[in-house]
Amino acid sequence: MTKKFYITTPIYYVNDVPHIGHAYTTIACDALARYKRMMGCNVFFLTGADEHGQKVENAAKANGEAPIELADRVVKRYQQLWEKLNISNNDFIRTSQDRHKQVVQDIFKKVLDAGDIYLGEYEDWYCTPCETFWTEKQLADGKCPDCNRDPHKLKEESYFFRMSKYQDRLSQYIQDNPDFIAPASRRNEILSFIKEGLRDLSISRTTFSWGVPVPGNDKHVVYVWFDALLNYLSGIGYRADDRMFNKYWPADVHVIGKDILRFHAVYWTTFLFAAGIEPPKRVFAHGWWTVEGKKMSKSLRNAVDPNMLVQTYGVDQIRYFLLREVPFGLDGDFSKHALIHRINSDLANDLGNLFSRVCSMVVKYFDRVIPKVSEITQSEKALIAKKEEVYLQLEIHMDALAMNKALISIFEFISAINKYIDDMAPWSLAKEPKKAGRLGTVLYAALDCIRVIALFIYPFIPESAVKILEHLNSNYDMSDINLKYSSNFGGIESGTKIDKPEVLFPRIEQKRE
Ligand code: ME8
Repeated sequence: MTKKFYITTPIYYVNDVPHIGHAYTTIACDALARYKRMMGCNVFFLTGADEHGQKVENAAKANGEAPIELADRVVKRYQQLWEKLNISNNDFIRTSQDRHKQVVQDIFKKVLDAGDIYLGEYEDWYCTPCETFWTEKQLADGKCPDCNRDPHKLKEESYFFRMSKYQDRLSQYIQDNPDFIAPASRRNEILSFIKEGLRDLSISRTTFSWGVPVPGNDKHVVYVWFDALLNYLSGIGYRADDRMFNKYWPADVHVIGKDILRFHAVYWTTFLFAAGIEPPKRVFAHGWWTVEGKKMSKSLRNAVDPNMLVQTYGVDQIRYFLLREVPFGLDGDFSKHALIHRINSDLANDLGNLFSRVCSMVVKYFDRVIPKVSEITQSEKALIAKKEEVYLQLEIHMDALAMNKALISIFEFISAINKYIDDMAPWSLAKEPKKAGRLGTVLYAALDCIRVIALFIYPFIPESAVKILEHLNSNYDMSDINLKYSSNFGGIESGTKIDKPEVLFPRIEQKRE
């Protein structure tokens, strides 16, 4: 039976301007989704936009627009960026869609009927930018402990979710399922948060109206986090399409930033407990990007626009840098210097040069015709063994969401091919006509390994990978390719013609600033 793989990004706040942080999570999910598809999985990759709440209502008011007009206008910033970054999501969910609102009301009612939601009064602090409730004690010198901005005091009638009831069950669940929260270093953080005591959670607001009305009491709108988290169910047809929902749920992984781990590991899991729905298999919280050593912030105006980066450096260059530079789970710093260094050393020098020099030798020594293999020697066998090893490493690393390690393994293979060429020295073989057979074998083996590199690296830099494959006359249907089968040695067709390729990854001059 085909395995399924359901992967999600957070749904981003619709009125924010997307920056490299948002791009990072989405690109990481895209690489995983593409890889899993190549491994024969039936993948569902969901992303979307979080559109309700006070922030959006306030922004719309300030603009003289209806909230939905604002959302319709600004959601395109994300949708267009995902297109530009070659994101292969299967769907894009918006919390303002009926298919989602229906699910929020259904689940709210289900939990209310089960007795885990009750009406009370909320009197405490609220941070609107984070959409988070805080107690006086939790504030840090009167500021929001997450974003350090000023919270405001709330006093309003509110529905509460009996989160406290699930405290023991949740910590037991986390301990019984060691893979549930990843990386492992984050588990303890969540366990100690739970240990401090889970309080019942306010899950409705009455002071604004841009949200999903509470069923049976439309003075209230559902709290944005209760609303937003449910996208993971509505996006795969909860209630609307049981077959689809049962096929994909539970999610294999929710990929998020560490900023919203508590909402996913604690709130989301307890909501699901209360609704009688299985929790996701895993929540992976990646690290935080700073820019040139500084936190990205509106006031510093230093948020890096991925559109500008793509225009300046190219889409695959950005995808590669983000996934290669930092181990997934750790924090990272974005600097132009580091980006240019990665592009020049890994993409231009190692991969780009390998591709260009092998193709050029076929053009020069075989008049563009891909040669035949005459006899496989120990050297080719060693290269094939290396390929097998990298294939297995990819499986391990991608299952652990260690995209940087997967890329390191692929580049080890690239180095091995480069070394093979240096050792075999085709330029010397070319000088001796009786070694033409050997020369053909060496160039064929190198070309075929480059084809496999393109397949291995496709999830990370799909556009360049396809360029390489097309140049080698290896035209696959990438939506229906099986990595195991296609990466066997011998896929390149001898006798077909290739040209000297264009430069895949132009070197970038490092300007002194
Ligand atoms: O929190 N470094 O949306 P959001 C790395 N709507 N990742 C970053 C980042 C940075 N500097 N900045 C943002 C929300 N991200 C809610 C989510 S989900 C049911 C609701 C990424 O627009 C990272 O994935 O604030 C983080 O978790 C997410 O953007 C927050 O996006």
